[in-house]
Amino acid sequence: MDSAAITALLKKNFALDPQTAKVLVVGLGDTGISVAHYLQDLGFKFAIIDSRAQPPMMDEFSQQMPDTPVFTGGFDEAAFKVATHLVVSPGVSLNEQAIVKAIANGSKIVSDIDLFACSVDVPIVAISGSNGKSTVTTMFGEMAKAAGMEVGVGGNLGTPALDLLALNARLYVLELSSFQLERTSALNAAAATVLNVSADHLDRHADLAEYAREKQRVFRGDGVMIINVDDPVVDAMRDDPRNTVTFSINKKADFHLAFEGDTEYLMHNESRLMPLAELPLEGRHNAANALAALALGVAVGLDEQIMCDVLRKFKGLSHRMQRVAEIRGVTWVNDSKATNIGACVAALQGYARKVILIAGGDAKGADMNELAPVIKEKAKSVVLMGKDAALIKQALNGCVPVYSADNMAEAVQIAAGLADVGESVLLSPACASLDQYKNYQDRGEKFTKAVLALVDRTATSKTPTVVPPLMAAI
Ligand code: UMA
Ligand code: ADP
Repeated sequence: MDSAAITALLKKNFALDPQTAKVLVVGLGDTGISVAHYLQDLGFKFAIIDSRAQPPMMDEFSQQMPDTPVFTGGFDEAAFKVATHLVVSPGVSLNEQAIVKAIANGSKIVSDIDLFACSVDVPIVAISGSNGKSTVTTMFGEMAKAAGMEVGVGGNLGTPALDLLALNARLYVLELSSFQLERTSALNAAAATVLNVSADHLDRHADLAEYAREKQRVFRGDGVMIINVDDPVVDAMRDDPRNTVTFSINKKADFHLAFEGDTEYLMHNESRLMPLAELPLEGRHNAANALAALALGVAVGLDEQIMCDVLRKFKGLSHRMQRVAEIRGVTWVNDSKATNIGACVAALQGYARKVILIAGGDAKGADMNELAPVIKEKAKSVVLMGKDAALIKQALNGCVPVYSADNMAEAVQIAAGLADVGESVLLSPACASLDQYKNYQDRGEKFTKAVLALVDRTATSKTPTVVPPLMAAI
């Protein structure tokens, strides 16, 4: 779209006019920098504020935009007072006092996703949910590429939405978090989904109902709603008579699983798409992800067989149910991205035989009691670490043997001593990593390193299989 058309839409939707607006960009991270470039290109007056004294990107930003005022070391209310519009990064809570006051004084909230939505006139596919967003976003992006579409893939996945505009793509796929959605009002995706809702980010959202309402905002507008009918919270988001396509791994739906003879198939209504066994991903939840991606693809006109060919080759993302090694008959699986209970439950449910689970970290306010039943059913023993290890131990209430570790190397050592031939050790923490690690990737890498160190120690006894890394880490 050209600049005149974009500014006309910004004026109409947000009274955001380059002639009169004074925009404050809150957060000098990836989002804030993408917003700054966008506003500069359209000729807006703006400043940036960050509560950290020395945001890591400060020097680079000052070199790129030396004339932009930057405030650091706190949220100075004077800077907020003059702002007509705030573009608040997803990592910054809207409950920050300076922001609450500014809104009360008439400042308007606009998100980077709103700005993006006002800047493209091609279809947007939007993917939200507590778990599986990155997997489905990447899967769908690969499908669109294979179908010959010029596609831009980003959002919460990593590349800020506004940085995708330079691609001039014919289709955009955005992974959207609850933080991005809660401050977005202009999105009208051609097809959208909430994959599932389970407790997460309850340190930022008042309760599960509020968190679900923020996720539901992905369905704003009049596009096709892709609904997971296995999840009652998502199923309740239906908005008849909107165009709705359903998927399920447990019952009949528009996209579902069904046996014909001994073979289980991914199905679209009555037609077989491909045998489930040809999907190379671990865990039944990945069948749900595949069905969701297929439903999104059909909604925007992608060819079903091209999409199935992509699924057959899709090896998954690092740190999600990633087989790291098989050592002396024990399989080691890195699911470090399981930063909430829902992901850990899905991981455990995929196992027929009991596993040794390594879990713990920052529970982010979630109720760990929800883990107990599935751990009782699927775990032989649990090794706990991190800030909220005691919370989990209390929730398990002695239903399985529990061991404590101070760090990952120790956790892996303990697990190695507990696992018998034919069993799996699963790192699926059900918690965020930031209490002990830089991020979930760092946690997963430390796990992998500790596991591979076991290989060195056992090198003389039996040759272990080291599974090569899957897709590049994101
Ligand atoms: N900041 C403050 N005060 C605060 C909090 C943050 O000034 O109280 C500043 C920080 O100092 C920092 C800036 O805000 O300089 C960072 O902003 P941000 O946390 O929003 O991070 P971005 O770099 O803009 O990255 C964001 C998403 N981060 C979060 O939602 C926390 C990235 O998702 C996303 O990839 C990126 O935008 C592009 O869209 C990451 C994430 O962890 C991967 N998401 C969460 C998740 O997946 O669970 C929701
Ligand atoms: P997100 O981007 O929503 O965090 P990811 O694809 O990165 O999702 O996966 C995060 C975690 O959730 C991983 O532990 C993964 O194994 C698990 N997971 C993936 N898809 C699902 C699903 N449909 N239901 C439950 N857990 C899932």
